[in-house]
Parts: sequence; C-alpha cells; structure tokens
Amino acid sequence: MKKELVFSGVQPTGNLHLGNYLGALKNFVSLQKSKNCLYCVVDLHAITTFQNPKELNSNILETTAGFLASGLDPNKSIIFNQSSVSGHAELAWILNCVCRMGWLNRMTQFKDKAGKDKEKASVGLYIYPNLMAADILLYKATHVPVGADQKQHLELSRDIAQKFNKDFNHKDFFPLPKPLIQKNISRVMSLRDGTKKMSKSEESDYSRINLKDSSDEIVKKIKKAKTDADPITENIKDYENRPEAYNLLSIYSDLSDQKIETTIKEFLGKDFSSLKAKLSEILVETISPIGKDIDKLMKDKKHLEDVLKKGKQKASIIAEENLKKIREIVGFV
Ligand code: AQP
Repeated sequence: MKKELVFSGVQPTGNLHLGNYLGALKNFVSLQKSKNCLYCVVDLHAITTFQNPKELNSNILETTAGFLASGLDPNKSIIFNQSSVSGHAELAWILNCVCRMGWLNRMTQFKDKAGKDKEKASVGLYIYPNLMAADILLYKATHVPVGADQKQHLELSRDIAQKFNKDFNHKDFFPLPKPLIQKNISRVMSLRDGTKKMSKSEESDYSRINLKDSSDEIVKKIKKAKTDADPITENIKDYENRPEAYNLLSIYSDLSDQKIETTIKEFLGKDFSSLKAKLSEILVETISPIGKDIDKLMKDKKHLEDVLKKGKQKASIIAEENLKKIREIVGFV
C-alpha cells in the first residue's frame, strides 16, 4: 500500500480568520494525529498580488504563529515556508510546461481575483494553480485538506499529475492527490453577505471573525451579522434562500461538533438573537485563546524562525529526493 502523506498551505496575506480555521487549520490539527503532514506558509502564492515586503515578512511569522496557536505541533508536522524550499519553484516551471492553457482558462478563482481587468493581473496569479500542483506533487502528497473554494485547483493538480505520468511514460509516478474537505462546513461565508466566502481581502472587517479579534469584537460582529426576520425552521430546504441564516447555523454546528440538524432542533422556533448569543459564547471560547496565543508567540520571533528553519530542513530532504527523480524523468543532465 502507498504511504499516505498530507500537504496543505495557507497564504500569509493578512489576518487569519474563522474561514481559514474551520475550512483548513482545524482539519490540519486532527490529521497530524494519524498521518505524516507537511504544512506550508505559501509565501510564493502570496506575492501573486503585490505585498508590502515588511508586512509580508511579519505575516509569514504571524501565519506560522497561527499554525502553532491552532494546535499544530512542529514535532509531529513539518511546518515551513514555501520560498525556503526552491524545489517548489523548479517543479512549478516543469508543470507550467505540462499544464494546458485551456485548463487554466477555466479556473474560476483567477476570474474572481483578477476581476474585470485581467490584462493587469500578474502572470503569477494566472499560473498560481500550477504552483499549487507543484507544492503538492513535490512531496508526492496523497491528501490535501482544503476549503471547498480550492476544490477546482485540486482537480487541476490531479489532471497535471496524470498528464505528467502519461507524457513521460511513468505510470503512477505522481499519486493523484485527494481533497479532504470538511463535511459540516466546507465554506464559511461572509457575515455581511451569505453568498460570498469569508476572506482576508474583503474590505469590511465586519464580514469576518479574525483569529486575533478580542472577545468584545467577536460579540459585536456576531450581533451585527446579517440574518433575516424569519425564525429558525425545521426543514433544511428552507435555508436554500436564506444563506446568512444557513451560514450562522453551520458555523455553530461545526464549533459544537454536531450536525446542522441537531443545531436546528436546539433552536427550533426561536429567533436569531438566541442563536447569536450562543454562537458568540462558543466563538469566544474557541477563538480567543488562539488569538492570545498568536500574540504571545509573536513576541518571540526567533522561536518562530527556528520552527520554520527546522521544517525547511525536513521538507528539503523529501523535496530533493523527489526532484532528483523528476529531473531524470524529464531528461535533464
Ligand atoms: N471562507 C472560507 N471557508 C472555508 N475555507 C476557507 N479557506 C479560506 N477561506 C475559507 C481555506 O483556508 C485555506 C487557506 O487559504 P488561503 O489563505 O491560502 O487562501 P484563500 O482561500 O484565498 O483565503 P482568503 O481568506 O480568501 O485570502 P485572500 O482574501 O487573500 O484571497 C485554504 O485551504 C482555503 O480553502
């Protein structure tokens, strides 16, 4: 049987938020108990949109702090930053030559992020999914915990792996990586608009719960979160046209480790103020300690740099071994 290996990454593009936590970090932590895992601060991805160098530097350390504060253990998982292992960029170039333009043209995240004026988007943003494929395939990772927003990119990684194996006549060289998407809540939505995903780059801070928000801020944001005038009803289908209501119910369910049906039963017939009160409570209980830990860890930057350095050393060993074989397969001397 093939060895299972988990790889995933988070961009150091600003405050980590509840979407990153529930969609990715929480899953990362539970996977490290039973699998070999690599978790990467994907700084090469971050610069596909301009980052102030000073802020990027601090964000790389803060994302590392977010990993540790959420429960990742550098003795169990390999924690490192992407730019420190040059194999990511090298393999990305090879995969740029494997991936087809037509495949990239279908990527919806590029369309969303580039907006109307795609001529002005960086080439890096366009080929971002190939770098993501390289991140995963460099380690021959078999499983990738991600939020549902990354599902399309992961399917592309599988297509690229398959084409590489076929083009170079090396059946099964790259395993086809499988997405691991949280069941209860695969996509945490904005608190202001239940049709948009919660995101770091959304202008309004009221659209998200940041991991570093104070208890007061969390309570205030949940109080102001958009809902509707209807009470909580039993039929799950009723929520198809109530995205904000569904989002709050899903967040509460995930944080309480219960099915959404159980949450609906708990609040049946009540209005949203009772759900919001309980949701604030559980959010403060879960998120505040993480935020406090991030602040504490950021006071010892040397420790965070050491964690990344040790992770880089471990990741480089796997990367170099695989790259050696990849260079040989491609025909480089
Ligand atoms: N709203 C979300 N719901 C569920 N999962 C989410 N993730 C991000 N937002 C949500 C997951 O978090 C991991 C790291 O994401 P990322 O920071 O590398 O990139 P992103 O998806 O582009 O996150 P943002 O917040 O939207 O960043 P910006 O605004 O900078 O683009 C991924 O597994 C992602 O699925």
